[in-house]
Amino acid sequence: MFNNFKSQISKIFSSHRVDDASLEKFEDLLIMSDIDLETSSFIISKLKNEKFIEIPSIEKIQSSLEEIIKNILSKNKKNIDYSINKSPYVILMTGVNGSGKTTTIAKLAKQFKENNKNVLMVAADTFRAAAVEQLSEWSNRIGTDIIKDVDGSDPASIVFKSIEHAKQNGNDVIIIDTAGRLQNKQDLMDQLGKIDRVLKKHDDSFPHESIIVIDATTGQNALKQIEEFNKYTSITGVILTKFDSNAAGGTVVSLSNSTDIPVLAIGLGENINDIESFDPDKFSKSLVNN
Ligand SMILES: Nc1nc2c(ncn2[C@@H]2O[C@H](COP(=O)(O)OP(=O)(O)O)[C@@H](O)[C@H]2O)c(=O)[nH]1
Ligand SMILES: [Mg+2]
Repeated sequence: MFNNFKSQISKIFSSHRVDDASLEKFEDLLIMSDIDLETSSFIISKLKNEKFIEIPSIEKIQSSLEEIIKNILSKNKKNIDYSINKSPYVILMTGVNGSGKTTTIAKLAKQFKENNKNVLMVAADTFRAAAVEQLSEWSNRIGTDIIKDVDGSDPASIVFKSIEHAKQNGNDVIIIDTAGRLQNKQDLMDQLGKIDRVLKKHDDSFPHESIIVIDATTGQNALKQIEEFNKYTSITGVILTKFDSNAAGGTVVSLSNSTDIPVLAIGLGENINDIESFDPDKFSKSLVNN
């Protein structure tokens, strides 16, 4: 995954001195790795406070860094509970077009299915016909129920129907796909708000999760995306996708430091099993030791 963090750290601290000059270079590395300014400064200040012996080994610097990052990543720790007993358990998926929503829905559905949950997918992305098609294909392949638009009805009414369907058919988990909303598409953002209100009208604990799917290669725009979507549905978790491509990794660190929203899982490819529950320990290790 990451940009040779390890060799760059070794280069920066080749004198083994954790001083202003090396820390300044190190801050540049953090920012280039998609960590925002505030979080970078925070990490630097933590590293400055470490009581290093005068000339610490690279390994010592690395392990301190690993610990600092792990602590940041552990702040909002939460994963998806695939064996949850709350029926129906309602998950609303949001995020900009191409971030990986539909693919991630399929991955989640598979995990729930493996835990003997009866899943209902809801094709409430009616903005593009191909989107409904794509979700249908996944639903066929995995073997889940699906509700889709038949008569040009709007996304909120499809969502409304899906709750009725789940109650009648005993679906345990409802996963709702929504249109790839660009922040400047006001009508689509308003629709998202309407979907959220329709769900709450059914039951004010709905949706149990509003998950935003973000392409990890997006970099620092991730924070902006969360802020924007959060205006229409209260975001409860993030799934970052495409960690198999050259995502710098720092986005996760920024998110964890700057928000209270947990990173639930990460996507590692286009296939159905390419998803992992987010593990702060493992992630900080791989970030620093890559
Ligand atoms: N490499 C990689 N590609 C992904 C991942 N998740 C999704 N994709 C691809 O990203 C593209 C957009 O995904 P899609 O689920 O249609 O995004 P949506 O528009 O948000 O629904 C597709 O080509 C997916 O196969 C991932 O974790 N890794
Ligand atoms: Mg989609």
